Amino acid sequence: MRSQPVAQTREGACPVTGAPSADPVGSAGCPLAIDPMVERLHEETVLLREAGPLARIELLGVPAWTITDHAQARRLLTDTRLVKDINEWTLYREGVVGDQWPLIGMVDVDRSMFTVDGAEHRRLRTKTAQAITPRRLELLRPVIEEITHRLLDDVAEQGADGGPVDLKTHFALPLPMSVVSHLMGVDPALHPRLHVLYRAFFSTVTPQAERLAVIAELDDIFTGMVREKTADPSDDLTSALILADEGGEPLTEEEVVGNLKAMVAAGHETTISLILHAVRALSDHPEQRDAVLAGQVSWDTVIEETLRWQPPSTHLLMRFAVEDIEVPGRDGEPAGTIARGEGVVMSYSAVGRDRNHFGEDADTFNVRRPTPIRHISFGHGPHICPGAALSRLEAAIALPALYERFPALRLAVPTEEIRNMPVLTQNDLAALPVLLHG
Ligand code: STR
Repeated sequence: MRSQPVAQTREGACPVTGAPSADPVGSAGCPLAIDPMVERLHEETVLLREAGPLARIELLGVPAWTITDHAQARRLLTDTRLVKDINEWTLYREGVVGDQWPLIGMVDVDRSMFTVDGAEHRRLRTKTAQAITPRRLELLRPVIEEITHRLLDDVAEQGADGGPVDLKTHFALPLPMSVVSHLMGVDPALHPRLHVLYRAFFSTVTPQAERLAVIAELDDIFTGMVREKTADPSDDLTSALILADEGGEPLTEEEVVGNLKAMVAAGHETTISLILHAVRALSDHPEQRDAVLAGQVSWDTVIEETLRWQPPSTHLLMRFAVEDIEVPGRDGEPAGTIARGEGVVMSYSAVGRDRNHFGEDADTFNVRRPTPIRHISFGHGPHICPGAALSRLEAAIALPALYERFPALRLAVPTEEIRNMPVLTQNDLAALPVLLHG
């Protein structure tokens, strides 16, 4: 069912200017404006894929390229001509993009492992990545289990009257924040404020003055925290980042703060979606849910298929071309050229539904895919998500525990009524009302 604006787009009205356009959507003449309200994410995904492996988009008034094919995404994510340094972006250098752009907080961030490449990137990333390998994470398992069961007690209490419970508020939202906070040493007393701040940070409808105040407050919180831990280190990862290794170059205060912010934001705003989308997908596909609950399909498969079909990170901002880069099309002919100084987004929501890679049923949630689900929803190459194993572990504990406690769990509203938050870059649901006892 296509509703109005998308239907107009398909008939050729330019979604940017609104004027009828002879140019195909996604071409230079008529970029596809990404919907900041995220009202029909996967109808947009279809348009993006139709526009080609390389498509022109507009992000709240700012032009960029997007990559929509799995093969091209993999290739470009290891191409050293695309870098993370925002100073390579012509629109930024020339002041066209600045503090008034609603997405500025996604790209103009403190120096950290998220913003640099090459040898400096290894310097900034290695210690963090090594602290959250699957092996090291086994130490966190009891902590995650404890948090999960405590939250499930709360969920049970909320639903004790048989009425609907919002699984986001009471489960999927607090869980990742509690876990990443434990890892990084963030004071739990800060959680309520951090939830308010990140909600405003990510939402495209936050007035820009408020967003800038939110960014400043987050900066104060995390800088204050790093200073306290510098004076009085403990055994969390933030303290480990502050302390120099033997013979190694210590990270600067800005770099520690940058890594800490990246870890908390990424640990928080992504795993929420993974958990919620898995529950929603299983609820919408009861036959698959029953197979999982009967032990015929593993929770790991559910997690990987959810990551492919509903990537938490829908559009990853941004990389910049330091040279012209020609991108081949699906027919082998050039699809277009990313010019030096232009910005590139990875549209994982489109990449995860690439039929050339995942087969003709790429649009379908199917935990029984014949081939292993080799998605790249955690990225690929040197910047591949360092928290992937943590996210997978959280989901692998949370989902079975949830269904063990409430095997008859189902959605409390028709699935069409479940809305995305107005968060352009993330696949974040506004709420997931469920009935615990069917
Ligand atoms: C939020 C703001 C900030 O201070 C630092 C970062 C860097 C890491 C970013 C994070 C951002 C936003 C969410 C991201 C995360 C890395 C992974 C996460 C993009 C910009 C994803 O959604 C994949």
